[in-house]
Amino acid sequence: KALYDLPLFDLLKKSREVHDANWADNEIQLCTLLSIKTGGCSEDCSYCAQSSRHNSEIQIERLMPKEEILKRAKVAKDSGSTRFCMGAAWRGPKQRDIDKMTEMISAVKSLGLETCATLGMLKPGQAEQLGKAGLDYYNHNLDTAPEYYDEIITTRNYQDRLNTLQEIRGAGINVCCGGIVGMGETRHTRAGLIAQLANLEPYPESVPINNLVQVEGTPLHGTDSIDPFEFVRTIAAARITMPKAMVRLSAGRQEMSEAVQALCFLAGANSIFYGDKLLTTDNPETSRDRALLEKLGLHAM
Ligand code: SAM
Ligand code: DTB
Ligand code: SF4
Repeated sequence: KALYDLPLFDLLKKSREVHDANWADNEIQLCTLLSIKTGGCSEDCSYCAQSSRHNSEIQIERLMPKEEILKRAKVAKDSGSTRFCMGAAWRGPKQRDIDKMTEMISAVKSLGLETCATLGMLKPGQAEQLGKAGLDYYNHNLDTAPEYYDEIITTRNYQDRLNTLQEIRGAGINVCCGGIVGMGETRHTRAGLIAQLANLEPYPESVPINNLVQVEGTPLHGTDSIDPFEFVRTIAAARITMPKAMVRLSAGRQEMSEAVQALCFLAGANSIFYGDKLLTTDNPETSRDRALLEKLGLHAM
């Protein structure tokens, strides 16, 4: 909280120092996301377009066949992405889903991409199977601070999230774990999220910071947006408290000016989702992102 309360430029000076001490100059990691199973989810996450309990107008899609996933992974690789993240709108995978996922993970990995998956809660033993198939990272977010959690999701609790993170760590898979801001939380809550992440032992290797993408029909549609400088502060706080983590400027870039994105990179973000789509919502076109990186003198890792 003390970090958040600093004058903006003092905070940026600190986060820049930490960044420079730990990362090569001007490098940005490009990750491509693919929704491999879309919508119809049993959970009630109030930000999410894919919950069957909300009235968003998304197209529900069954699990994508391996060939189609591979096609998309090749396109991602050819466009310069180094990590490919497969997302499924599940509360958690069933054994038959794990069996299919292990095949997909091995196939994507054999293209020479880092593999990541976000499939919901994991039961004991599931992470091992994914790890053996070649899964490099598993994404599972804390989303917000514990005290605000019940306002956002009621179908599972904070401890469930921590348990899944433990499963991932136990299987030797890298942890990708972050959260969302702009959900009507206070600065205290945002600081609480960063503190939770930074105090995981060890802290996550990847930390996605999402700015809520407001989707019509979801309970959080119409929430007051967060001030852009407050978002930049969140990136800086993540960088200072988790010096060696990849801090990803994640959802919300489509709605963000280039100037604010540049401030996020200055503050220590060194990763983005690259590709025209996130899961169900739009991300900047790759050509626009390439032009932005070029303008800023940044290059792909
Ligand atoms: N179903 C799995 C789960 O919840 O763990 C995996 C996919 S889920 C969509 C992955 C993450 O995306 C969520 O934890 C949340 O942080 C983020 N997310 C989902 N909808 C979002 C939105 N509208 N704006 C910003 N981030 C969002
Ligand atoms: C994460 O933290 N952000 C990504 C990824 N992990 C899976 C998802 C963002 C989703 C944005 C809303 C959508 O496209 O549905
Ligand atoms: Fe389901 Fe994940 Fe969306 Fe929650 S965030 S509703 S678990 S897809």
